This record gives sequence, structure tokens and C-alpha cells, in this order.
Amino acid sequence: MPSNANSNSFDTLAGHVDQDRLWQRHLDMARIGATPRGGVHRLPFSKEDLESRELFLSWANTRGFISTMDDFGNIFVRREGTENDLAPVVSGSHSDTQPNGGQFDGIYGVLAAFEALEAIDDAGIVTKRPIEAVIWTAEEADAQFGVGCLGSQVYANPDKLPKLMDLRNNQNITVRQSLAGLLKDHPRVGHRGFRSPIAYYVEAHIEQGPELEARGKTIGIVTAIQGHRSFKVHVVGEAGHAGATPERLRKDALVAAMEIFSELRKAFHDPRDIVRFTVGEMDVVPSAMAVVPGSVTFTIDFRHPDPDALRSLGDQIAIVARQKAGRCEVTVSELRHTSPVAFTGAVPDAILKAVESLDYSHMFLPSGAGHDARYIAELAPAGMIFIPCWRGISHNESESAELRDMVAGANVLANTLVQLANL
Ligand code: HGY
Ligand code: MN
Ligand code: MN
Repeated sequence: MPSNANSNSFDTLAGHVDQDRLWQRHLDMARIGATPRGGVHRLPFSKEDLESRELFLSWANTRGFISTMDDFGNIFVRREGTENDLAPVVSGSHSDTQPNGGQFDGIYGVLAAFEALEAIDDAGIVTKRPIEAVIWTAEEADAQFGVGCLGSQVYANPDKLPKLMDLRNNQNITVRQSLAGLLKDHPRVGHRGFRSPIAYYVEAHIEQGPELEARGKTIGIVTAIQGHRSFKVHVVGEAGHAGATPERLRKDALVAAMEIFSELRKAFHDPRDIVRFTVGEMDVVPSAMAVVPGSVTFTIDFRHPDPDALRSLGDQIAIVARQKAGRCEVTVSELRHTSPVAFTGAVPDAILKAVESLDYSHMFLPSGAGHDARYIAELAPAGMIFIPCWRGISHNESESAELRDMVAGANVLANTLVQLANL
């Protein structure tokens, strides 16, 4: 038990996480961008993204917490400690979603962080360090710009800003333009500099995988986030008449793309089911029934926990694409190469202490999904708390989690934050 955090802080804290308040907040957020099938469509930089931020900041104002924002729109809500020149303990996640995403991905971590701040406040617990809840901008930007976790990347490493600002979506709009659109109507709050010190970072999130539910565990203590490489493959053939163009003269870009895809499926086949290889987007041009496809662009999302396999397998992609392009031209551009990161030390130790003192069933496990914690870990000791989600489904409108698990995650988070804020 850290020196300043006397044991009664935790006794008074227990029970202050308010499940009705947490659930109402969840419903209030789920309404913003709600889809008819029960999901959420809250794209980064969208008006729905702005609305979720306005709601979050209104809660903070009501509570008297101090709000700040950096130049990329990352917003921080702060509860002061006794020594406010010390670096804060920060917790949060993202409020944007994939297109037609679920109600829990990202926003649960934001809600759990805010609920933890309120519970600590309601319990009247005094901490040495300030504690902050954060919303990172554009975690789900990969859906439009090919790269995600933009806000946390820039916060941790501002040198990335120029390159990330120039990323363009399929409508040829840059991140710079999209961000300016978000910030022009954004509520005004205090300014925060990139890389302002963070003492410890904790992110709560749904697992987005099947392990916790399958093993009947309430809490996951995350050991690592796997490595991630993403690519765009552009195949150029020649559009032609579907009826009049003989096979011997065709440069069918879709046939070539299919050849490349099926050969890559063979190369990435993994009997141990560790490799994650996904073609999520495929754009056929002109995509007309009576036209031989002139060009095809598709994405590859490849993930692996081992950095060597990430490199060796990922490097196969360009080779296979050239081998299987036939009469077409092919270019492979790499959008992201993020190595695996391990969570060790004070943060997972504090999470374990909290889990044991609250007597929740738990397990240690790696994260298949990417998270902002991966980048903030470059700046501060970091860790993650998982709660189960229904059948491990995520990035899907039917994503779901149980309120009792949401409360458990917020209880563990609040306890962890108090421990770390007194180190
Ligand atoms: O793709 C990811 O892992 C994150 O959920 N955007
Ligand atoms: Mn996601
Ligand atoms: Mn997420």
C-alpha cells in the first residue's frame, strides 16, 4: 500500500461508483450518432464527435473539474490533488467510433475514467497528484485516413504532426482540414501542450475479443498490445467492354487483386491462429457490370505479437503482389508499422492490487486490438483494464457489455488511480 494512500481511502471509495449514473451517461453518449440497429456512427472530426465532446465537457463543468485541450483536440478533465505541480495520473480513451461501430468501444474507457473521478470526489479522497480523464482525438481514423490513434500519437510525439496532418481520406480531404472543422466550433477551454508530463496512464476498454467471457472472468489485466502493420494495395489494369474484350487481351484488375489476395491468404495461413490478416476495404473502379475492372484498391490490416513475424510476414506482401499481378501494374504502400508494446511495472501492479482487494475474478491477457495506451506508453508507464464484451464482438453494431462488468471496471480503475496518484 503506498505511503500516502491510507487503507481507509479504499474503504470509503468502495461503493462510490454509481452504476445508475454510469449507465445513464452511457445512454446519453450512445444517443449521439445512434444507428437504427443499435450501434453508433460517430466518425472522428464529425459533428457527432463534437457533440460527444460538448457533452463530456458539460459534465466536467457541472462537477467543477478543470478542462484543457491541446492543439489536436485531445481534451483533459482534471481533479486537483494536494501537489498540483506534480505530473497527473491520466485515464481515458476515445469517443469516436468505426463506421456503424458499437456503443462501448472507446467511450466505455472515457465514461469509466469520468466515473472514477466522480467516485473519488464523492468519497472525498485526497490524492497527492491530480487525476485527469482524457478523450483522445481520432482513435478510429484508420477507417478514413488509414492510420488510427492520431491524437495520442501526436500528444506523445509531436514530430509526427506534419505527416499525420497531410493524410487524406477518399474524398481527398486532409486530417488538417478535418481537425480545423472540429475545432472551429469546439467549446473553449484551457490550453494543454503536447507531451505535457503524465505520471501514469491507465485505459479501461472492452476486450473486443472472446477470452474473458469464455473463461468467465470479470477483469482483464492487459499484458501487451500486439504489433500492427497496414497497407494499401493499388492494382491498375485496363477498363474494357465486358462483351467485346477477349480474355487474351484483358488486363482485369479485379482478377489480379483476387490472385494477390488468395496467394497472401496462403502465405499468412497460421495453424496456431495467431496471425490476424484482414482485407477490410476493396474499391473496384469503375464498378459497373458491363465493364472489365480497370483498377482495384484494397487495404491490408496485419497484426502479430512477435516483431520478427510482423516484419518477415509483412515484407512478403509487396513481393507476392508483384508476383501475382499478371498483366496489371501494382503498387503497395505501407500506412503504418507499429511494434508490439508490453505493459509492466507500476500500472499493472496497481491494477492487480485493486482487483485483489475488490476480489474480482481476473486474468492476464494481451490485447488483439490497438489502443491509445500503446502510444502514451512512449511517454509514461501505462496499462489497461479490460472488461468482457458479448461473444467478443466489436466494430459491430451488436457490440455489448454488461453493466455489472462496467461497474467492476470502474471500481478497479478508481482504486488503481488513487494508488498511482499517491505514488
Ligand atoms: O483497429 C483497432 O485496433 C482500433 O480499434 N481502432
Ligand atoms: Mn475500435
Ligand atoms: Mn477502441
